[in-house]
Amino acid sequence: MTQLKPSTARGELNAAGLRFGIVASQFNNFITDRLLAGALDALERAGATESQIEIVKVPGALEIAVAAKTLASSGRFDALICVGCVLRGETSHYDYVCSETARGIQLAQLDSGVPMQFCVLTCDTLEQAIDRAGLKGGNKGYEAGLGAVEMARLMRKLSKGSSTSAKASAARGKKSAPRR
Ligand code: INI
Repeated sequence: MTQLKPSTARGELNAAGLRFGIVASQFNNFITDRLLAGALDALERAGATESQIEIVKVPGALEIAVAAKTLASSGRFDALICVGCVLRGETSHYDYVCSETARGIQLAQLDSGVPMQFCVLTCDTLEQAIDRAGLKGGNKGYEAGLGAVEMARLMRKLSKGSSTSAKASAARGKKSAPRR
């Protein structure tokens, strides 16, 4: 059994002082409204108030990434939650919308450094989406809300370079390896 206890950084579920943006697409809004409500519920439970949250609505999933990227570049947000629902149809349209939406959101968060929760359901049937939007097996929006708080908090720690505890830093200072 190892004796190593390296410093470990993790974001606490405490939304105090953090700012969140939610980009929600209106396509399949029967589902996305419920995901949005789940995300708000999670933010509220983590201690966020209305003034810490901005919601932006876009027509469909494909428009989420550009809005998220623009919000991220405003510098106003610690984390964003991207909410959408893509349902498989009879053509390959579904595949393009899914892959480009995921790619766009991932590029936006990597380019901006602002963490973005991918709360875009990609389902074969409406029933599968209903099951994931709080009516049966949990609510993916709620999970995304908690994920946004955790990542926002973590990014603040990482950007301050305080991911290591003071105790660990002090210990390293004492036992620093000799320079060659
Ligand atoms: N947008 C969605 O958010 N969900 C879907 O299921 C969907 N389908 O099936 O087509 C969808 N299409 C619209 C797309 O996101 C864009 O808004 C549209 O192509 C205009 O750019």
